[in-house]
Amino acid sequence: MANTSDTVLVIGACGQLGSELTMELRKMYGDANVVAADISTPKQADLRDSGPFEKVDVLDTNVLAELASKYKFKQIYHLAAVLSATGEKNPKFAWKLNMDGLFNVLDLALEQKVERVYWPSSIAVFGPSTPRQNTPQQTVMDPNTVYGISKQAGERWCEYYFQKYGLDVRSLRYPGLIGYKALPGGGTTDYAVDIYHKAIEGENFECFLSENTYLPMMYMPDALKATLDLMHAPAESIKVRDSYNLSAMSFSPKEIAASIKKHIPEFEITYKPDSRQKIADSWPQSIDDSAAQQDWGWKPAFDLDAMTEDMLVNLKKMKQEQAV
Ligand code: VAH
Repeated sequence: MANTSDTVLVIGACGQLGSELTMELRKMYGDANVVAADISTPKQADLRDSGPFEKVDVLDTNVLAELASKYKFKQIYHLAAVLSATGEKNPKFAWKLNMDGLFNVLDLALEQKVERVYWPSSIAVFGPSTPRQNTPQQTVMDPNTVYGISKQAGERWCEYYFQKYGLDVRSLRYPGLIGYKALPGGGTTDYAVDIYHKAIEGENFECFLSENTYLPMMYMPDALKATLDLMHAPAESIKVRDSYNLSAMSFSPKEIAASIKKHIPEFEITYKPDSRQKIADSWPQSIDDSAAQQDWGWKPAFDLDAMTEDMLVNLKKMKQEQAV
């Protein structure tokens, strides 16, 4: 369980996951104990006004060391990364940020005796030769994006730092994440967030993936629960030290559009696949997360229709609040 006197650092706190995870951590540990850090400044008022914020470039080891000696962190959540689609536009920078950023955090955690580190992996570690249905925890992995290659390498390094130095670093292979509070940043699954925004604006949606592109996806409340359940599980229950497969549902653009049409019958979708189609086609269509279920009791709460209902209710509420 959470030791509420811990100080916690969230790097990448302004991102789609980071902005919501920071708020959940502040509820658990107290606003003042959770430091939000990012290279950009927070847009969300609650994130900006509820606790400490530090402008941090994860490639700057001096700033990281100064922060660690100032706050004496017990936990670090390192979420900053260049995602799949953006990474293909600038491969060398994506590799540098994703890998050097991870090394800086792992080494800082060792030097500063940080008790627990969280680092997100992704289904992007799998590739064209990976079995696409019910993808196993251990299997062939031949990622063909820089993002996926960096996540595969990162998983190996996390396991190395655990086995060689005893660093308690934990990780999840997230599917596509969908939430209403923050926009995603440059991923191949971003369409599944954008579609809801278009629907509540009364607009039709042009999808950059083809209609039957099945991908593993997860609603943000489930992703937050999985992350915090993993980080609060007793160390001896964590049997996987590269990264746990994690799953909730799989759907295609055609199916998510049909789910939206149950609430907004006039909503229409068209398809115009772009370069992200090739990335999506290299990823699994469904994931076997039985290891996470057995080791620390993982169980998702949201399916597609439950997510759609919650997304539309909350996006409409946000739109009304912004209109005031
Ligand atoms: C991406 N949203 O699309 C991320 C994620 C499984 C996808 O890793 O790059």
